[in-house]
Amino acid sequence: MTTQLLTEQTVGEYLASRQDVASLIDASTVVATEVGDGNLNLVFVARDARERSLVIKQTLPYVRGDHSWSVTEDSIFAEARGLEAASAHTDGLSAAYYGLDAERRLVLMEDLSSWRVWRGALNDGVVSPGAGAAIGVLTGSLSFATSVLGAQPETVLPALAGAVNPELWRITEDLVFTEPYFEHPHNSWSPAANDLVLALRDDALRTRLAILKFAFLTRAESLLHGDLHTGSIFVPGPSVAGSAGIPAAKAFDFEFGGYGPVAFDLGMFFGNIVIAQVRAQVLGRDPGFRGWLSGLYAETWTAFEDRVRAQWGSHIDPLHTEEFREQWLSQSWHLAVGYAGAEAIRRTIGWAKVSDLTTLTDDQRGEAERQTLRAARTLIEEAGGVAGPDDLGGVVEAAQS
Ligand code: SR1
Ligand code: MG
Repeated sequence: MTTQLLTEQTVGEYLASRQDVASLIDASTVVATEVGDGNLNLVFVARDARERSLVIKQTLPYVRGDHSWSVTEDSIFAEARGLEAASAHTDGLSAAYYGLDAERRLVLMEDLSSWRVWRGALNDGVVSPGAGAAIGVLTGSLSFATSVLGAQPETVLPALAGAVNPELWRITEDLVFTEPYFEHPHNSWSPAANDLVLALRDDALRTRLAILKFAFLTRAESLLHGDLHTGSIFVPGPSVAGSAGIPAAKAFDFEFGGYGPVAFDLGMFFGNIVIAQVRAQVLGRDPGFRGWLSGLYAETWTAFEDRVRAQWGSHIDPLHTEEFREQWLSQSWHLAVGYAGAEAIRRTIGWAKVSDLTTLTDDQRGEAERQTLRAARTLIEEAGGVAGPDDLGGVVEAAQS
């Protein structure tokens, strides 16, 4: 099915047909701008004459950067599911959800134009206080509320079954876990990193990836964001930073969501902090910024653990002892370390590269790729030995020497 795509000219007319958002925006005065830079969607910011705004996100039937690559338009249902759950359970740590139009394959949500995509802020060396902790609270809240930790299996299992989308999941399976470890047209890298990339085509390492991928496919623990990199997170921009009552971060772009191990979301996030740390080192950013970056693993993980423990009083299953909780947290930590390595490698050499690396000069980029690949490989191979968040930062620092 191919839905009728909106244009900047038709957004106003479309909104006029949506009585449910009439209190949020005056469709008759709307001006729309398409601002999407992701892979699967059009993103329109619609603003009325009174400066009230909202965002419409509509699924494309192909990948924006490669129109010959057809993709399911049903990713919009993952987007809606994730936004709705995050809006309900995370106390404002996502863009607010305004509704789904299943037929037109679009969702309506809060406009966060006055916020800043975290990746851009990190690239500029900006410290965002509390943003790591916000991601820990987000993942801790969402995982508890949508899993059998905090909800009855009669609720969780049908939701899980309804969220299964093999076509969407396959994109993550291939891009994150498989393609970087084989010769594949999606891969590219700097000549300076050649030896390290070719060394990834190794069966022992592939076995480690198989274990991570198997867990991703089989541990349907809780509803995931599914693509929780720093380009899927907003932090307060200059005009809203310091405003009372606003959270330190808000997640968006839930279109790759589904049920999987909570460690996957945490690992995706950590993998992008690894790359941010490498960029900061290569650019010689000031020690304060670099110290804050390497502390993000602990800030995030501690907030995640604290959130899980704080909710334990309302756990569902009498078998879920505190000892079980601690074992699950420990397993999740080590799994997250492996996912961090996999994410850092795919963002360095595979499809969907990141501006942290692509905006460097050739020489800087070659060095950054080498550092990232060394650190990431260690994280995958030695995930079981990375005891805690400080050790993760230490692996990245060791790869820089
Ligand atoms: C075809 S979409 C490729 C990638 O874009 C997003 O950033 C996700 O990470 C996905 O893997
Ligand atoms: Mg995205």
